[in-house]
Amino acid sequence: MSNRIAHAGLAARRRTAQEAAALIHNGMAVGMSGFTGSGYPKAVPLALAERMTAAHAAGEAFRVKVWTGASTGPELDGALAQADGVEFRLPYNSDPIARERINSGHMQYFDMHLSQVAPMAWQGFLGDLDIAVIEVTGITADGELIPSASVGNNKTWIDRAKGVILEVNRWQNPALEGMHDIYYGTALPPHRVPIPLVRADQRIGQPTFRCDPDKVIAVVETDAPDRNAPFTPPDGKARAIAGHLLEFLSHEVKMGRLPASLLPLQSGVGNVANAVLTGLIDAPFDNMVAFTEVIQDGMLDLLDAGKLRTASATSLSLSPEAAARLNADMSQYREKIILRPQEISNHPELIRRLGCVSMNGLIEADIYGNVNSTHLMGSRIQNGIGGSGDFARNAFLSIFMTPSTAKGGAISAIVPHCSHVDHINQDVQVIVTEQGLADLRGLAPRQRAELIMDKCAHPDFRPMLKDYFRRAMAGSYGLQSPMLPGEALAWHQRFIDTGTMRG
Ligand code: 0RQ
Repeated sequence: MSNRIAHAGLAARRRTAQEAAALIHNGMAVGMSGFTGSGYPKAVPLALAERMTAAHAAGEAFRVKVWTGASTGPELDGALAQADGVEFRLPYNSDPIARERINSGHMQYFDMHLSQVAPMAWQGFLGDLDIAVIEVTGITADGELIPSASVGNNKTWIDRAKGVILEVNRWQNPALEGMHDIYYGTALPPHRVPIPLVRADQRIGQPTFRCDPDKVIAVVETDAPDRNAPFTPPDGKARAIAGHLLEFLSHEVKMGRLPASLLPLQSGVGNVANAVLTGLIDAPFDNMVAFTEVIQDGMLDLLDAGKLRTASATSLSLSPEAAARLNADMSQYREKIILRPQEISNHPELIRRLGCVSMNGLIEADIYGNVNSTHLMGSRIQNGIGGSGDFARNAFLSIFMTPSTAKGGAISAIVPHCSHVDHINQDVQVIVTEQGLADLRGLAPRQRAELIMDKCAHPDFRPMLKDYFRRAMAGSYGLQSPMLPGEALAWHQRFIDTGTMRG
């Protein structure tokens, strides 16, 4: 018996990935573990994709609905999308093959706030969950499940599914045991009670998932790494954005609006977010905490430097180098990192109570500070809203960051009108580009426009924006948020027609 599977009854349910995948049928809803490339099942989805490809070759229908935590890896989203095996998916996706399937109209994608996935699954309108496929680090003697490198929606999938398939991944460090905090106190209205978490470093739950062993229909042993993407060192623009932001945070401390240790930090993923975290190493803030979704390399660096006391999240999303560093010293990191279900890591009640400083990327912002995080040219999905809405609406300080141009300078990230809005201007307090920082708090739309154009827009696009704004001031139907509807999306149409927004 594998020492990772200490429960005799569950050890007896060991199957091959192919045998387990054979339990999944056309039309089923399958809840998979996984969040930003970690803790996702790696063998059963691949075997399922093979069955789907064979079924399609034989002229049979075979597609499923896939519910996850957030993005997974090529063995899951990539393989199932390649096999054209997904009819519907939720939530956040960053897999390029799945993205292509969604944008070509072959896959329905319900892009939802990450904190709402579990409660909505409990409400029931998403339908029944037939099978959960969950990666775990191990199974205890009494059948409790030791979570893997992400928690995501696993608690909910295990509770809701009619049958559970477990992937016990030997690659995951057994010393992960004890890092997780699984809270079992959530309920639907009218039975909801306050979540008893008042500090980011607090534990309010238990280290394992409960799971009725009778529900487990297969246990598959694997030994496969997470999708640990290599780390790209911050480029000049990312460093400039980080510089503006750190100067702003220092100013807020000086003005007494933020404590010297700041407030719990939430940081999105990607190059710019990592540059900000890297910049915090040399910044004059100590004893910081993070209440965030994802722990990336920069967070680990801050923990190592002793600047960050605790990091609370739902997933580890590390480069291979950082994953090796974590694995080499897991028992030490286990004291400082807490992984929670995503309905807790992203809970509006907790984000508001703790007063998070939220820092996320954007696709485009308009001159009034509405933010598009998801769609290119209004219609093509990039990734999804992820947790950015959970945090932006409820944070103490809601910051969005981006280079001022995209696609080699052909696209302005500051536009007359967003082609899609994820975050309304009321949820966007600060916008930062490499050009500068616009502090929009307390400002009315026309005041915001002046500041965003002056501080954030690229100089090549600034005169075009000012020209639009001047004409909108003269010809707009109303002057609260001046707009020329016939022209507001002309920059996007020009890009679609000519490959550049430049006039
Ligand atoms: O595409 O690689 O094909 O060139 O979008 O852009 O500049 O590399 O920036 O990696 O930080 O991603 C908003 C997508 C930014 C991300 C977004 C193109 C650009 C490139 C990526 P290419 P960059 P980043 C916590 C919080 C939503 C979820 C979220 C995101 C690609 O931050 O998904 O915040 N956010 N979650 O070329 C056309 C524009 C563009 C553009 C960028 N204006 N027009 N293309 N791109 N701007 C994490 C979770 O929730 C899990």
